[in-house]
Amino acid sequence: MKLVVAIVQDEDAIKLVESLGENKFGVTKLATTGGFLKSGNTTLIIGTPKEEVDEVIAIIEENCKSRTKMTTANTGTPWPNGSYVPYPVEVKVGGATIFVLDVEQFEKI
Ligand code: 2BA
Repeated sequence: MKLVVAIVQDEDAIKLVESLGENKFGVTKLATTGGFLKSGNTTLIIGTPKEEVDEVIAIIEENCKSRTKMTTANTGTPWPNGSYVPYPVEVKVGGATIFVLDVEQFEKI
């Protein structure tokens, strides 16, 4: 048994959850926040037999695309009054960040 933890963009999450459900995968959806952009993303946890992990990853790949998002950074040197000027920075956010973990024990009670 494995636990697939997939961090995806909110825009892709609904379609992905539907698609996983249609393929009979159990999934839990968590509302999360990316540490860098500090904006919402979605984390899905999917418990699945080891042999089906590749299928889960293929479904994630089909439903998630990478996008460019804008964020702001501050100029390295402060203005004479001590303030920093924010300027827009383009960041490419991946289709999904996926971790596959071993499950020591699985019970449904
Ligand atoms: P965020 O932390 O909001 O990061 C969004 C995107 O910003 C990242 O896309 C990456 O392209 C960029 N980024 C992140 N940290 C950066 C830094 N220190 N300097 C410059 N650019 C940076 P992804 O790599 O596709 O990650 C998408 C989301 O997946 C992340 O949102 C975070 O929530 C999660 N994530 C990524 N790597 C992770 C990891 N090793 N552990 C846990 N969560 C991770």
